[in-house]
Amino acid sequence: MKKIALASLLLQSALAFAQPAPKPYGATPSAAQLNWHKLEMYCIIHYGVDTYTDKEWGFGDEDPKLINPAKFDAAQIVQAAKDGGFKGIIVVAKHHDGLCLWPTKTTEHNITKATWKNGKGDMVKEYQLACEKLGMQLGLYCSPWDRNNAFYGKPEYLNIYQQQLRELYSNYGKLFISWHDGANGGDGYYGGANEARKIDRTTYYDWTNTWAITRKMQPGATLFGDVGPDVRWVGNEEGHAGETSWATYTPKASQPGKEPANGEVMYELGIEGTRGGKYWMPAECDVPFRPGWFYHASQDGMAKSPYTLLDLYYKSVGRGAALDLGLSPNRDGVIDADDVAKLKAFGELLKQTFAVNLAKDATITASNIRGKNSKLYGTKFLTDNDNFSYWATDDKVNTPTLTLSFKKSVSFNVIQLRENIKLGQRIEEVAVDAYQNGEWKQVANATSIGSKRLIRLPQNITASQVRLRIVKSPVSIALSDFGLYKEPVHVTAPAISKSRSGEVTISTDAPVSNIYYTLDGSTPTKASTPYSKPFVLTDGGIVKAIAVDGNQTSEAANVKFGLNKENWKLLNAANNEAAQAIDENYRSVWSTLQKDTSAAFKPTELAVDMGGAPTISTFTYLPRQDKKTEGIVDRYTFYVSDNGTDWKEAAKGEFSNIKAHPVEQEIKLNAPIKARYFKFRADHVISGNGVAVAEIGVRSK
Ligand code: FUL
Repeated sequence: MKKIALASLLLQSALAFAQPAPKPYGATPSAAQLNWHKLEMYCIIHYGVDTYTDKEWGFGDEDPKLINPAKFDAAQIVQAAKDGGFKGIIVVAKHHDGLCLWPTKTTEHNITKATWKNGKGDMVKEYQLACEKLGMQLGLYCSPWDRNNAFYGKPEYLNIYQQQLRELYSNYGKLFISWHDGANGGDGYYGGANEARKIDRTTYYDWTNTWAITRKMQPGATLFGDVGPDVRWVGNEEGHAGETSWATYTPKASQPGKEPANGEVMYELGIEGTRGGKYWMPAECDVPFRPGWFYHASQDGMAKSPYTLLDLYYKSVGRGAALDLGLSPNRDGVIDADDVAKLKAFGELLKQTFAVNLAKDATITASNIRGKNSKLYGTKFLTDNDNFSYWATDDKVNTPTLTLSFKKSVSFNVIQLRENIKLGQRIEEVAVDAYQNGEWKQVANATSIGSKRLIRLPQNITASQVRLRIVKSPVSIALSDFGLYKEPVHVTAPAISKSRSGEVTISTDAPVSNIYYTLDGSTPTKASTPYSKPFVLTDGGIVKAIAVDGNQTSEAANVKFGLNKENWKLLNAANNEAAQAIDENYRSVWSTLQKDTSAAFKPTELAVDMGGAPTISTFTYLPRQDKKTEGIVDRYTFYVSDNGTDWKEAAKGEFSNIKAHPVEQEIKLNAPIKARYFKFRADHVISGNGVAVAEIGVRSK
């Protein structure tokens, strides 16, 4: 027996010798990156003083005593992520407000000054223990920008920041990622100075030596940032990579003559990466579960639906990137029940969708197998669930074909392809054909494959044979996976829209038997009001709707509307185009941007006569939605008036994080107030010499 085993071993190694593995192509992943790829999805947790002040970026002057969660439970938070199918969490240990959630020695501004546990607690520790208990990996975020620290902007701060990283790297076990934010410099408290502090983003943090600390103390961790160096920011906070997204990347500086650095890159390149780029630097797609990164009671019930998350999964993980979903523990220190339920439903949906790989039932033939050695490089490796065992072709064979034949036709709507990325990202383009009614028909094509490529077809395909054609590749093929899956049948949530005259329409793409809706914020059921025709919603509010067909019920669509704008008139607008800011059309933009680049920005106002005198409690601002940043307002003042002449300030502040995350901003007024007129003043813009406003609105509740 032993002899036979030895002989076959010798034979196998002789064959392997005769037919060595393909040479790696281009940049390849490190061990830390391979671990990161395996995770696919993780959650970033934002909790801190902002949770209590209702802000997205704290100024740095907040009292740590605000931190007093009655039920803080790291295990509840980590479990919620786990139930959603996420494999790790990143704890925001310090956000831009500077409050450290662990007992650091570097600053007084930390958890020991909190009300929580009489200052004896360590939140980061509790997360670490919960992760260990639940088998989840841990990552940490420590904001370089610190609006509290008196030394920020001065040379002394670098040492403080690096020391904070050292503490985090030495006391909380093995980390899978160290997350470095690019938003830095600007105004803040800075130990009471209350001023703006500018830094040179390319040099201030001495990234080369700062990263060296991570490498030394946490060799298993990846480094995330705008320029990686291990994982790149995708360039948006919407949770998706490009349809084409290469794992390789060569970052470029945004200003000529500068070195690319965090906060100093051409972000727009992150979405696709660089074919043949210098580094293996796949994308991370971060997106908050709710509209904001931190908890805001006004966003209760607004977490993304399971199908929205599934869509983002296809557009991130399915494009070789990772999905980093932002969870926001509430003021009690736990994840809200509605958010928990949605995460769970998403986890179930993923499991159901990917439970059965239909390709396992097929006989798979390849037009070429490396060295004709199917034992080492055959097609059986395509369905064995091992990302690194693979089907390979001979060195000169770059455009082979795989054919899957089924005894009985199969129906699918998802195609999965994976390369053995230890050998680099090789394939450039593929096409998939289905054999239907006696002929081959192309049903899909895709570019960048890499660690995982999911193609979601718009309809189910039923076929007896399926063919994969590698259309373009500079080198031979090393494909580790081929999968065919079918999503469970479901009814899609309806779309809800409102016209300028306040008419609400609820519709579905395909006919359904019924639509039901509510106006009181509750989740609609089959007992709610049936929808038959558009209705008028004068004072705005929340509309929720479900579609029902047979025994299938959709997810609930959920939209919050402001006061009706039908009778609104501009008072003293800078130009007539200002009407575009109150036309209920987010695509039309009121712009005062001028071609003359020497012109400087001046505060710009929009005053509106609302006709009646409603009580208003919040105002909303939707920045331009066309991915450009010129004219996006980041500081405002909001006034109200009874006569259009005497104005009273009702709110003033900054729209934090609006550059990276240009979603609708809802700002609470100092107090609800009855008024006939309002005035929105843009005090500052991110860039450009004028404003670009998609929509301004007001809400009464
Ligand atoms: C951004 C920050 O400015 C946001 O507040 C948030 O923390 C997000 C994950 O990263 O750059």
